[in-house]
Amino acid sequence: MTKIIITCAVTGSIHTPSMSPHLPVTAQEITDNAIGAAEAGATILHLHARDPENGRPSADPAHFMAFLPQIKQRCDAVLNISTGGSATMTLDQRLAAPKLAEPEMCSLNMGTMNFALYPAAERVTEWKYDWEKPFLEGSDDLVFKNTPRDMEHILLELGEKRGARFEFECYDVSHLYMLKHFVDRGLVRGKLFIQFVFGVLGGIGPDPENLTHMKLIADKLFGDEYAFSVLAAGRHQMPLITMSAILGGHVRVGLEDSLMISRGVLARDNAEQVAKIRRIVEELGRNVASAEDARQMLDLKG
Ligand code: KMH
Ligand code: ZN
Repeated sequence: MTKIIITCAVTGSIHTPSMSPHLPVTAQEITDNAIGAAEAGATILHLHARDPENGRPSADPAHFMAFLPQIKQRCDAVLNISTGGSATMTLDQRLAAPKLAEPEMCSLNMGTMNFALYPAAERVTEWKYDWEKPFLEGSDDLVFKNTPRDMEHILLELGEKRGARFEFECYDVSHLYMLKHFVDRGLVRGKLFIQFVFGVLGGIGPDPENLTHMKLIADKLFGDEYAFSVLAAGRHQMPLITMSAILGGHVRVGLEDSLMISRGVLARDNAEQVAKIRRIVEELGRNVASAEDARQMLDLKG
C-alpha cells in the first residue's frame, strides 16, 4: 500500500490556552512542537500563528516569521500554511503570511459554512463561560466565508503565482463537487490532496459511514487523480483517522484538531499524537512517508 502521510496541525485557531496548558502559543512553543512532531514522524506541518501576548489566533506575518525560518532550518518537513486562519479574519488578513512566506503547501477551504465545535456534554459549562467569550465575541455562531471568488483568488495568488500546492479542506460532500468545478475550469491541476474534515458543527458529522461516502464520491469525481487524508475534531480524531489508514488514506493529527491523547487525558504536546498514530498505522502495515516521499507523491515544488 502507498506510504502514509502524517500531517500535524500544531495549534490552529479554535482552541484557547484556557483549555490546555500544552497548546503552543509563542513562537518558541510553536517551533518546539513542530520540530517534536517532525521528529516523531510528521511529514507535513500545518501551521497557524498566535499572538504570544494573549494566545489569540493571529494573521500578523511577523508572528509567522518568528517561527517559520526556525522550523525550516531545524527539520525537513513540508510546511503548509493555513489560508483559513480563523473565521473572524478577512480574506486579505488570512493571505498576508502565505503570500509573504510562499510555502510549498497551503490549506484551501472548499466552501462557506457555519463553524463551531460540538459542545461536549461535560464541557457545556466551559463552553459558555470559559470558551472564547473573552476572545471572540459570538464565536459559537460564526460563518466561515469561502465563496467561489475567494477560492479562485487563493488558487491564483498562491497556486498559479507562487507555486503552492493545496490541502483541500472538504467538510462535506458538496465541497468535493466545488473542487471538481475548479478542476473542470483548469484552475486546479495534477494530483489532489483532499482533507476530509469530520466533526465540525456545520460540516459533515463524524460517522464512519460518512467517510466511506466521501471516499465513494471522491473516487467517482477524481479517479486516480487524488489522495485523501482525514482529520476529525475532538474525540473522533483517532478512530476516524485510523479508519482512513485502513482504507488506504492519509491522516492528520495535532492540537488544532484535538487537545486530548485519550479519553480525559490532555496530550502533553503534538509529538505525542504523532507517535500514537504512527504506532497504529505501522501496526496496520503502513509505512510512514518522508517529506521527500510526500514531495514526489504530491508534486510539490520542494
Ligand atoms: N481547523 C480545521 C477544522 C485551515 O486552517 O484552513 C480545518 C483547517 C482549516 O485546518
Ligand atoms: Zn488549520
